[in-house]
Amino acid sequence: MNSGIAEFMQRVSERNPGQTEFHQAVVEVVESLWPVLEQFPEYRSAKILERIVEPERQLMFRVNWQDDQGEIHVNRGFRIQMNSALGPYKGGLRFHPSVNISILKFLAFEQVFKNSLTTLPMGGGKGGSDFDPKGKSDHEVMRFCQSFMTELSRHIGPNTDVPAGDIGVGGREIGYLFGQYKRLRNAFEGVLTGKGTNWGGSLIRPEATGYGAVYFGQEMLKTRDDSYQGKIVSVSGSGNVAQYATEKCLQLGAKVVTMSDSKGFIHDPDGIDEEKLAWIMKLKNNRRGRIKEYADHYKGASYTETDPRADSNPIWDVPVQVAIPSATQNEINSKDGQNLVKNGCFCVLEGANMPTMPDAVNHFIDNKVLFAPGKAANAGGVAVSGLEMAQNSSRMSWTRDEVDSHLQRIMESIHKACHETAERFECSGNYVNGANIAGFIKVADSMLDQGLV
Ligand code: NDP
Ligand code: 2IT
Repeated sequence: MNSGIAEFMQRVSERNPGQTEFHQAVVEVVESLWPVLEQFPEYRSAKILERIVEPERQLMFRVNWQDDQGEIHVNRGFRIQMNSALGPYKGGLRFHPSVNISILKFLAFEQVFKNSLTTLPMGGGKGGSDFDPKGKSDHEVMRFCQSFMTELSRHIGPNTDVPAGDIGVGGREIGYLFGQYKRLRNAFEGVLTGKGTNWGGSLIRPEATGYGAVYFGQEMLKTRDDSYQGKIVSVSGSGNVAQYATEKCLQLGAKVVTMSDSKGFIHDPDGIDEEKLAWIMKLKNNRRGRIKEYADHYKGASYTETDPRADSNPIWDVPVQVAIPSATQNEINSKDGQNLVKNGCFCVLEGANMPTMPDAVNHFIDNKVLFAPGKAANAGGVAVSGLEMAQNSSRMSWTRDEVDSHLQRIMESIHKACHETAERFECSGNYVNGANIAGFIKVADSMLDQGLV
């Protein structure tokens, strides 16, 4: 790390003590941007870097709710409104016990660059709560969502800030959140995305993140005259992103052999076919069960519990050519990265946000792995959220095919932007630098245009 970057990161660390995930996300971007800042001094003199790491606004609030037994619980709610240079703040809400300011700031920071790459007019934000939806009844989730939205509704709006889903927030939660917003504001408007299709949602939004990641991989494979046909793929997670990444891989001729949840992973050497995937979707989306049950149901598959304290995760030791980490941040450490490469993996698509730790990213790049960072690879979700906003503004709904072809075109254009930007800055094939630089330039130029605000 050069001394300029070290000094900058020192200030970021001092101003944001203990926010390790946020520091991790910032240092990766700053390392990519350094050559750009040296080439374009106007960004330095306008202090764009210093401004872009500071949220425009961050909200933290109390969320009280009562469980089915009448007991009172107190959670924390957050919304980080990171950057509005390109449009209203836009980004998901995460409900998970691990949620804190550091995690949401890293996600909001990444969202700014990701949304810029989509080509759509969206700023970046993120929010959520340390509420754990696991094991809660529908009524408890509804009461929590209503309480959360009672405060959040003061700070959002279709032209101000438009939240969506993320870990622990899917169609059910968006429904309860939307209902409460509508009731409080007496306004039926496009304030959230990921809505039900009967009441303003877009077709393909549930599929968009997973499909988009696989489309991005298709573009990367094309640069080597290759395709998904016959490839063995490992997917982690078994939630929204993992399910639809798996579905698209199958449609394109690949064989997906793993999926996981926070307790362990299943390995099915015969492949998770469409019938098995439908079973997983029911297990996870309707029954909210554990992935372990798959190995009881399908005898050819094995289940391995994961130990969070172990020095590697055995899911990444399964020999595959393509890996699509789609659970959470920091799920591939240095050892996992080495195992993947050693076993022949040459393409890694980040379905999740920042699932790969920095040493593993470097190992992939050094070994010429086609490595797609989350900002680019998982941008399809927020891109279709942007299309949902466009449909809401025009009071129209587009067909599945229309939305899917927009999504494919957007993923192609993100790939092109990353690829060409990497070439322009003499780091050909480095999609991390390509995504960070291409995402940054548009935001930075817009900040310059809009003056010191
Ligand atoms: P879901 O809640 O639908 O699924 C999350 C999956 O990841 C579950 O299988 C869950 O297991 C697992 N998981 C969550 N936390 C952990 C953890 N700490 N350790 C191990 N496994 C974990 O979320 P999504 O599929 O929506 O999100 C997955 C990732 O994709 C996240 O990083 C999210 O930020 C990112 N993303 C999501 C987008 C979207 O549109 N939904 C868009 C772009 C990125 P369990 O059920 O046991 O908790
Ligand atoms: O990380 C992400 O891009 C999301 N969770 C989706 C955000 C959105 O607004 O659709």
